[in-house]
Amino acid sequence: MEEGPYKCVRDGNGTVNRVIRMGTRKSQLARIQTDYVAEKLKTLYPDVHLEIVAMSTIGDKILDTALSKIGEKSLFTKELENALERNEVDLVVHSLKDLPTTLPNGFTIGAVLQRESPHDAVVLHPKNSGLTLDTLPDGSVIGTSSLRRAAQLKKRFPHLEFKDIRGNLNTRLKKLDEKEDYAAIILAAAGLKRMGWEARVSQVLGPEDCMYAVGQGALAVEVRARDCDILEMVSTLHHSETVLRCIAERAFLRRLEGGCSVPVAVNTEVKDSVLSLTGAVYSLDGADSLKEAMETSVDPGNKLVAAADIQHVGVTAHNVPQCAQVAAEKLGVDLADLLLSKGAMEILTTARKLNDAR
Ligand code: DPM
Repeated sequence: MEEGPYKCVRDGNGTVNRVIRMGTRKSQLARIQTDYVAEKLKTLYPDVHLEIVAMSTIGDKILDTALSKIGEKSLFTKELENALERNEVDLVVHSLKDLPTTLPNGFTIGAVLQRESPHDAVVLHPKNSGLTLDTLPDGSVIGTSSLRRAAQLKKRFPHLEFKDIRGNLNTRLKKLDEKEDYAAIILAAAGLKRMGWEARVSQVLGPEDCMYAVGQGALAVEVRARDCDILEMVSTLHHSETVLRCIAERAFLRRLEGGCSVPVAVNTEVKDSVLSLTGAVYSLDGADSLKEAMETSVDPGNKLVAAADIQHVGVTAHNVPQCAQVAAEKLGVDLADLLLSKGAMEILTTARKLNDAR
């Protein structure tokens, strides 16, 4: 029996309950993230029945190639979107940073949850316990496949060497601990925390060492754009401040035509209704870079108006002031334009070419 967008089931007492199917990747982190959102939804909507559907994606299958080399932008998201499209699932939980800044037609980000720490963290090989990136011996090998991390850290810590490391978090930790290939690896603090591995974090990198990726640390719920019921349901999960920061970050990245395969980094903050965005682009070795900062008012009283019902860099958030969303998006675009006027495209084009030739 089908009623509206929901599959319905009778619970034996004649009550019709909704079944919401949540799509997820099979990795442990993806499962933890999906379970976390499921718990939130259960608390808010006790009558809703949630089912979790796990699938493996191209990104999970290709474990030996650097992410930045595969070239498929929607690596982790395509199969899940296909399932959404076919109505096999009703929503999908992602790490926002894995979602392209332009979503395929028909999809939208219906919720952006409160951000965890967006920063990157150092996980040391146990034999290096007590050391930092500064004090690791000359020539120590650091594992990361992120061009963004490598570019910033090469410049900042020239005594270190950087090598690709791939696989899900479990695989990477294993590669670090069970061999002597890496002195340390760099991972997002948020993922480590969700996995319960906070104790392995020896150093959290502040913006002076390594700015973070667009959307890092925030969870996003992707839904069918036309599915008003589900959109309304998940919209209660939105965290306004995170929404505004991430709209600015995503608008910045989109304007630069950057994906997960270019060295682009950001830092955002909201304080007293002022949203500030620092953004940077880097050459692969970090020697060339451009970094600028701008801010805007996101006070709901400001006078920027926008049509309702509009997506901002893929995000639908009716319950966050539109004028603030417009201001946040404009901030990202303006900052990107400033960097472009100073030569950002040359830096990124060269980085892309060199990375493709690696
Ligand atoms: C993207 C990047 C990485 C992931 C590139 C970047 C890291 C790749 C690597 C776009 N997606 O950050 O510059 O280290 O080789 C990813 C992780 C999380 C989401 C893991 C991580 C968890 C944190 C979060 C992979 N995607 O970055 O350590 O929810 O933000």
